Amino acid sequence: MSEKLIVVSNRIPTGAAPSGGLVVALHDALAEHQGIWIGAHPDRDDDTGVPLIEVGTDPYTRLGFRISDEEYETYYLGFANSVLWPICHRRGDLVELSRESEEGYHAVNARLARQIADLAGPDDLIWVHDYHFFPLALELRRLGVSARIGFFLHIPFPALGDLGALSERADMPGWLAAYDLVGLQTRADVARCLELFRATEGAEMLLNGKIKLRERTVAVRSFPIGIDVEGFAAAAREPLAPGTLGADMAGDILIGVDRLDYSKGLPNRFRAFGQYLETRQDHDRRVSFLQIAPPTREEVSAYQDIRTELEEIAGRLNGEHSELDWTPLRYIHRAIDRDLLAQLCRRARAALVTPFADGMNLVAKEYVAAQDAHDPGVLILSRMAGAAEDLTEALLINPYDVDEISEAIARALDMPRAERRDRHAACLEAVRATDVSVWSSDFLKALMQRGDDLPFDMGRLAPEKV
Ligand code: ADQ
Repeated sequence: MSEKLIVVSNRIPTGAAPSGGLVVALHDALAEHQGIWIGAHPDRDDDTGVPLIEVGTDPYTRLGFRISDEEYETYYLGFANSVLWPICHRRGDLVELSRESEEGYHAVNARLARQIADLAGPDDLIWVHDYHFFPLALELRRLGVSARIGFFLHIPFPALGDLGALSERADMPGWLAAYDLVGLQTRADVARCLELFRATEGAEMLLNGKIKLRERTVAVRSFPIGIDVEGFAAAAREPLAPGTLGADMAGDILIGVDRLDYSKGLPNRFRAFGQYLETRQDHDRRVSFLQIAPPTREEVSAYQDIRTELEEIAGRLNGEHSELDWTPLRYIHRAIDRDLLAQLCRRARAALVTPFADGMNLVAKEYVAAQDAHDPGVLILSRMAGAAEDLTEALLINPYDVDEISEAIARALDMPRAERRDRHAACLEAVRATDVSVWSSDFLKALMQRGDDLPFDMGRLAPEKV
């Protein structure tokens, strides 16, 4: 690739163990390309007018943009995480709109656009990530940037009805049309995005599958994100070191790994495990559930509420079921080393991935990649996770149905080896097909094909029926 690749995301790695899927995925993708990665500088400062600051050069240049304490409140905690995140995860009831947060969001996007415009040449590729930057391309176009700009949304594309919670000022169709390529996780996301354009006055659906709006043409396709399958599998094959977390747990283990987010369906998961313990046939059987859930966005009240709720459920569950030498639910509030995570996944008989809404869910793919193919564990997966579009041989559950999750736990623990192997083989094939290197190269190939000639087989289109 002769052009320079400029990646923009809210977070850039600082060396600490990454707990967000975006950071984990991009780290793998960018190392392969000569790229510049631009993200928010880890130190906040009111002097936001400074040029981009070098944060690191290895294995690629990383530049930080400054945000102030106030912008952290308005742009990040406010508009991005208390408006856009709940809207995209069908939680309109948690939206906290304010004029200040909307203005902060626009101010950060406009300033960042000016900084990128100084850096970007006409032949460069700019790849913008996630809901923090919906309007970034529109701001760049206003400054005359003609480079190819792609956008990838890591979280679900919102339903048309939920977008009604945005203010009149928010111009989602215009924001999207300023990109050349909009990449979404699933075909169902593409369908929702097309529904928005169909409802937009002046938007034209072109015969080549693109959309034209206000003199701009944009392609919308799905590029399901994946993981570094071989890397994760290799880490999983190493034995758990004695004395590390989980090494001392006897009997069958269930695992859950999520940021502590209300979209991840943790309370129902805990309730379902409690119900499983109450209803299990063999009361002497000891099954332990290891839930790893580092807190995030703790300044947002909805995140404080979910933490309190979970601690109550966990306390009650352990109070009812613990014995002197057995704590059924272990609930760990911190990020853990990725190799250890891989080994714990391999050790666990089943994984519980039960979000109410999730762009993809990389933990589902990591669990599959970590298994011993001869004696694999079972993935219990919410139908609402993007991953369920491809991982159809997982035990698919409705995350609102505690009975169904509890039954799936019993079924997973008693599943004959032959069925486990068949299901795992099918899931592994799907996980390999969307390895993170495939995801990034497919997206970049499609972005390079700007113009009317983007072939239909680049990226996935919406399903015929939704
Ligand atoms: P997340 O909501 O963060 O990502 P997910 O896809 O599960 O969700 O990615 C989390 C990543 O962080 C996984 O790689 C996981 O192993 C890691 N992780 C989580 N908890 C950890 C812990 N305690 N210690 C160490 N590592 C931990 C967003 C979207 C998803 C989408 C991804 C990628 O919400 O739907 O799949 O981006 O696009």
